[in-house]
Amino acid sequence: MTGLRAILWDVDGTLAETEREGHRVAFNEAFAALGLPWRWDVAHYGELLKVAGGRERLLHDMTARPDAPASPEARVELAGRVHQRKTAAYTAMVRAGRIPLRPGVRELLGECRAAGLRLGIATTTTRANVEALLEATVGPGWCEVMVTGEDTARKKPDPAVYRQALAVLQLAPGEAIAVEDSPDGVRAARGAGLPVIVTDSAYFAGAAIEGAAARGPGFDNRMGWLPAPVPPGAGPVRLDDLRRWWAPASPSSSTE
Ligand code: XBP
Ligand code: MG
Repeated sequence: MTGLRAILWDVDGTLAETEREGHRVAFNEAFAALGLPWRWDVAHYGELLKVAGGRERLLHDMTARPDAPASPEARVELAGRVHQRKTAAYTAMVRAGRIPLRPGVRELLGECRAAGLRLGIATTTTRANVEALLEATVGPGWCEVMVTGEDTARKKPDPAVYRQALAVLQLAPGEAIAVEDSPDGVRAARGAGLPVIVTDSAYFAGAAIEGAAARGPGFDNRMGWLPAPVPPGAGPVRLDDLRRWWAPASPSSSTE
């Protein structure tokens, strides 16, 4: 039985809490910079997160705004300008150190690297955002493959980013595990055949999520995870916990 070979990480909400005080704030800064009276409060942005992709989210929001441009072409042009300005604001925020990794992530990445696991990223967000976050935190050296929202025709919940990452690594889905925070992210990973574990994030902690091999509050605390880690005990989630959560879901464990 080949063991767990790779871990594919989601970014927003999983590696770092980027949405509420990051992307949302950057969008509001872009609206102000472009003289738009729009502002996304925490609750409204949480609703908009049902739409994958910042540009797509913006275009969706415009459908409910009477002061949005009338023509689809004008809306696409405006969304492009806002999103470009937003990405500049967001990456500046990240480079200023305002978006730390979630507790326990840095240590777990280090343990996985030391154990020789192959590590990658599969995300909906813009590549510049990921590069800025890695450079401002753990550096890019650990990431063997990075598939972003710009690299595939369809974003999560479509499985494309995960399929592409597995293809680059030349691994079968059952040789890896995905780490996610959102229902759409889990759908994307499951759609690619990957077992997936969920770390509850600010926006999706209460969300109904199907098909996770395990789910818990974060990697800094083994308490509160289901299935309960074995052996029981407090402290950070370790690579062995991931292996145990992965094993039953991996094909080599299947009886058929
Ligand atoms: C989360 C997303 C992204 C971000 C905003 O991606 O859906 O759209 O919210 O980034 P993931 P952009 O959880 O898959 O990392 O504005 O660059 O899309
Ligand atoms: Mg996410």
